[in-house]
Amino acid sequence: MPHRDPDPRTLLHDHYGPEAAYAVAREAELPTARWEAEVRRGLELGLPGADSIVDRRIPTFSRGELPHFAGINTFLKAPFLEDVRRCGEYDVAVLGAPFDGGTTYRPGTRFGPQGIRRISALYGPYSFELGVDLRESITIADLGDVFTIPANIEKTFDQISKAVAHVFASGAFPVVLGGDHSIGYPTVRGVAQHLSGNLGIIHFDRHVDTQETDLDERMHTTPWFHATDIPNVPPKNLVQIGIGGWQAPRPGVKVGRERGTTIMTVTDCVEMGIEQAAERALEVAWDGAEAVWLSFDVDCLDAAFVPGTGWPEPGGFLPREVLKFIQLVAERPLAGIEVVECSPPYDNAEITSLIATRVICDTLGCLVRAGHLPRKGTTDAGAGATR
Ligand SMILES: [Mn+2]
Repeated sequence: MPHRDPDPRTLLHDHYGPEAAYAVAREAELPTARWEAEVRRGLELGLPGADSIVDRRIPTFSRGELPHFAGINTFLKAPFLEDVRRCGEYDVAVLGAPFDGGTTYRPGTRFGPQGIRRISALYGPYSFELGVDLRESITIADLGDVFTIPANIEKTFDQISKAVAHVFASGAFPVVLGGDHSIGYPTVRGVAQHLSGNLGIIHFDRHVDTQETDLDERMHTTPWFHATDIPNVPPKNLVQIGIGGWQAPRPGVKVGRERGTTIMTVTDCVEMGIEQAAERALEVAWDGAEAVWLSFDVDCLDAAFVPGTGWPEPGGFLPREVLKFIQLVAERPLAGIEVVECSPPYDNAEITSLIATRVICDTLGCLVRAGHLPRKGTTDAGAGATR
């Protein structure tokens, strides 16, 4: 759906700031057809509500967005797609990679997909500032989780690569719910095998994750060493944003220096301004690349905002900084996104899962706003089954 900038001056009084003016004016342009279809579907499949219910759009059985605390917990209440062979019928395919066998300190990210799905029920499909309604714009399916092998990193990597390759080749936009960051290697491997050109990586993290092995295995501190060994994933297209603190292992820093990756610290980004930092990150990742993968480790945020993660580190980004950064990155197309290192057993009040959800929703919203989703040539088939 091409987005037209409404002229708020013709619609609104002049007490609004520019962002609020855009948002309030834009909402009037968003369609409601798929919301109405969802209501009709709910009444048909969930039976009309009891006689005492005044709002006749309410069914007896909850079958859509409302109430937010009800229903089966898929991501954003997207339909669960049991037959993964059909994922190409959707614009976006969400898949969990519940694996924490690569963690070197706090475990628990095997519950990351569950935690993210659970709190995603809090969200509707509409973003005020972005002026986007995902339900009206794209179709999303939740494929459930990859069958990971808890005690075997390499078999798990093979499973994840096969799953991500399947989704990416289907044409659906992959959204991977981690899982610890060791999954960054197999996800990238799954995408890269379906590209003829190079794949760039935009990597948000406090940690470089570029050493060859850790504790004698390919742990969550190693994905980018192995990913940038893939012939069409050159290290010059790896940009690492938010790195810093007392947890960056020196062997990884050495590898990055020798291979020519690009590291941007929190201070570098904040002092040059998020807009300029995003521009530089995009330049590096897209330099000669055919596609770019977004790998988001929730620990790039200050430890205060992400208690539920494997290696929390103070001094990271504020949520509004990182969300602005993500929004600018998603002005350009992406091959897919993974959000990793969310560990619900260590979380408080679901705040870490909440930021993980928010990063995904903002990414999808900005891809829609920029016209990169829905995919070109996607028909309206499947509309109404969006959620
Ligand atoms: Mn990290």
